[in-house]
Amino acid sequence: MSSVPQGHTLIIGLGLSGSAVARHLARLDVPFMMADTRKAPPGLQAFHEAYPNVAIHCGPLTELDLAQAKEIVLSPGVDPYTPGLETLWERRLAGNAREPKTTESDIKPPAIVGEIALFVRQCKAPIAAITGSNAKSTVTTLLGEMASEAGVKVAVGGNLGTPALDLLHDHPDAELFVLELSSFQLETTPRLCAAAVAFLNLSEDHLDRHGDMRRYRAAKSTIFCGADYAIVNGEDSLSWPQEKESNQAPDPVWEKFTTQAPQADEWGIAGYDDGRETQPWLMHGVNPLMAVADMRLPGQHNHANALAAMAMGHRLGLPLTAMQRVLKRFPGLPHRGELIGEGQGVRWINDSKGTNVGATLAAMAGLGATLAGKLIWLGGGQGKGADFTPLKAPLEQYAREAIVFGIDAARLAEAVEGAVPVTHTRNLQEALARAASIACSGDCVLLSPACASLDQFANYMARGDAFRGWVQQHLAVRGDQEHS
Ligand code: UMA
Ligand code: ADP
Repeated sequence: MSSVPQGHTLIIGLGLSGSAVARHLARLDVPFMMADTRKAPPGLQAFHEAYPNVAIHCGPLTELDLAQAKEIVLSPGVDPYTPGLETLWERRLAGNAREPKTTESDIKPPAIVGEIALFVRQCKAPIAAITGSNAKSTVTTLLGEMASEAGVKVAVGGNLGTPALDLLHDHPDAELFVLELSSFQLETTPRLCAAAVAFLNLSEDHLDRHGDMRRYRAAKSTIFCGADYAIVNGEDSLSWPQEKESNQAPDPVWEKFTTQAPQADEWGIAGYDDGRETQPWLMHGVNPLMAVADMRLPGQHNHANALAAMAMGHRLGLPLTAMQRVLKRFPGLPHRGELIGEGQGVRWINDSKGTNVGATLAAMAGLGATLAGKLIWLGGGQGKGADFTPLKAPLEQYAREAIVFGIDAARLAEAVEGAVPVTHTRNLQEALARAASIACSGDCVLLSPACASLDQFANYMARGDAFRGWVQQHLAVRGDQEHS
C-alpha cells in the first residue's frame, strides 16, 4: 500500500476543481499529492507534465494510506463516503477531526475540506454566494452583471464557469467575488463568511449522493455559516436558516423574496401605479423597483430570480439604476428555457438544464399557462433517485404527450402514467421525431428532462446542443418543403 508523504496535502479528484487546487497549492509552495479513484483518469498525462515531481495515486482510496496527510482537499464530485474516506468524514461530522489520536504518535487525523474552504482562507474581498436546487446560474450571472454594470471589479465563477481558486489568481484586484456553490462544494466548506448569500429553493436533487432531503438541506445550509446577510425564498421554508443545528455562528440578517405582494422588508411583486397605469412591479416592501414588463427574462420564476439578485445587489450597495439596466437587457443563459425556433406554429424550447423535478415543474408552469395549444414534453435520463410523481399534475393540465427516453425512462413513465399519454423512446433523436409527428399549431415542444444527462450525453450542454441541432435541421427542412 502506498502512502501520502507526511505533511503533504492530498487532493482527491483530477478534474476541474482538483486541478485548480493543484495550481493554487503549487503557487503557495505547499507540498501536495494527487489521487483519483479511476485507474486512468483523463488529464493524467497533462498532470505528469505539469507536475513531474508530484506523486499521483490512481485507483481505490483503500489502497492509499491517508493517515499522514496534513489535509485532504476533496473534489465536489467525490463522495466523502467513498471507501477509504468515510471514517475520516464521520469524525469530521462529529466535530473532532482535529483532535489528537490517543496513541503515542502525535499525528492528527487529516481534516477533509474542499476547494472553497481554501478559497475562503486566501480571499480578501467580499464574497457573494448563491445556492439552491435551481436558478443558481441565472442569479449568479445576473448579480455578476449588475456589479460589473455598477463599475465594481467583480469575478464570477465557482460551480459555474471558472473554479473559485482560479478566479483568485486571475483577478487579484477583484473587489467582489460572486460564486455559484453546489451542495457538494458547500458540504466541505466549514465557514464561508460571505457578505451576502442567497438560498433560492430546495427540491429533490442529488439524493443518490446525499441520501435524503434532510442531509441535502444541511449541506446547502452551510452557506449561512458566518454570513452577514441572506436572502431566502419566502415560498420555500426549506431555504430558510435552520435553528442552530450545524454551527455556532449567529444567524445572518435574513430577508425573503416572494412572487406575491411583499410584506415590510420582503422582496416581491405587486401592482403599482406609476402615474400612467397599474401593472405588476418588482417591489422591496412598498418601494417600487421596476415594472415586470420591462424585464427581458420571461416567466414568474425569473421574476423571483431577479428579486433575489436585486436583494443581494442592494445589500452590496449596487445602485438600483445599474441593476435595472441589466434586467432590461439580460436574455437568459443557453439551455435554460431557450427558444430554439418556431415552425408551423410550434415552438421548440431547450431547457436541458432542467436536470431535476423542481426545475421542470417551474418550466412547465411558466410555459404551459401561456400556450394556445399543448406542451409536448421530452424528459428522461438519470433521475438521481428522485420522486417523479409531482410531474403528473402539470402534465395532466398542460401536456399532449410525455415522450421519455434514457436510463430512468421506465420509472418516469410509470410515475406519470394515467395523467397523460406516454411514449417510451430509446433516445433523444427518437423522442424528437415522435414530437414532430404529433405537434399541432400552438403547441410547444419542451426538452426539460428532470434528469441528469450522463447516461447518454457528456453533459447537459451536449444534450441541449443535440436538441438544438436536430430542431434547426428539422425547421430548415420544413422551411425548404414549404418553399418548394
Ligand atoms: N473522481 C474520483 N472519484 C469519484 C468521482 C470522481 O476520483 O468518486 C474524479 C474523476 O475521475 C475526475 C474528477 O474526480 O478525474 C472529477 O471531479 P469532479 O466530479 O468533482 O468534477 P470537476 O471536474 O472537478 O468539476 C467540479 C464540479 N463538478 C461536480 O460537482 C460534479 C463542477 O460543477 C464545477 O464547475 C467544477 O468542480 C469547478 O468548481 C459541474 C456540475 O455538474 C458544473 N456540478 C453539479 C451541478 O451543477 O448539478 C453539482
Ligand atoms: P442551476 O445553476 O441551479 O442549475 P439555472 O439558472 O441553470 O440554475 O437554471 C436551471 C433550471 O432551473 C432551468 O432549467 C430553469 O428552467 C429552472 N429555473 C429557473 N429559475 C427557477 C426558479 N426560480 N425556480 C425553479 N426553477 C427555476
